[in-house]
Amino acid sequence: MALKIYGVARSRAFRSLWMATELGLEYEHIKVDFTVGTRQPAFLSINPNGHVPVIDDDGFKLWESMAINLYLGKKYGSGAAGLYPQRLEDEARAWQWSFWGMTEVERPALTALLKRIGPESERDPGAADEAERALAAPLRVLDAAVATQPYLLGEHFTVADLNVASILSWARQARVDLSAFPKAAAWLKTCHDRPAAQAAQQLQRE
Ligand SMILES: N[C@@H](CCC(=O)N[C@@H](CS)C(=O)NCC(=O)O)C(=O)O
Repeated sequence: MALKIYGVARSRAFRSLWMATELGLEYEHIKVDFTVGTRQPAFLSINPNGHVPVIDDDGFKLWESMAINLYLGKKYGSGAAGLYPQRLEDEARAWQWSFWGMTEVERPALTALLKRIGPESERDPGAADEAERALAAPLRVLDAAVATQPYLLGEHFTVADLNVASILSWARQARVDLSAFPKAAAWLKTCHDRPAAQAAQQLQRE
């Protein structure tokens, strides 16, 4: 198979598994876990950071979940109704939202998850509440962005939505209260209800 995706679905590889499924790609799933598997010399030779996800697309190796999804989108989803925007400005906004997700949302969302429902030894309700409070500012931005249009780039679901919604899946799992951000909450549910997202979530349970 031409495309390989490394990383168990309970890791950030979820994002790329969702993307590949959304694009209808066939791929080989190499279920590297993020404790032991990422430390193996064979794995470190494809990602010296020791992190998943990684893809190998017919010999082309790429790491960083957002970069992977933008690459897959551009290569396989650039058609007229595709997941990847055609106009340069829309492409730039897909990058904007992806970088925004990583820099503004990921850390508090992950902290809320680990501190609220992570391993017993990690749990800390106070830290989870603080992370939830830190999410309010980016959630306000998101809420406004989807108040006047259904998706981040306009009328259609794109890689921008997928990337941000996949990062925010941690916030939903952490039961972050989204009631003050009804538009963002509705948008997130719409994204997570997509069959490809459901299929990737199913992989998390296997
Ligand atoms: N910025 C990277 C982060 C990747 C990352 O930290 N992945 C975690 C799993 S969710 C991992 O592989 N951890 C293993 C380790 O750090 O040892 C991305 O988005 O791909």
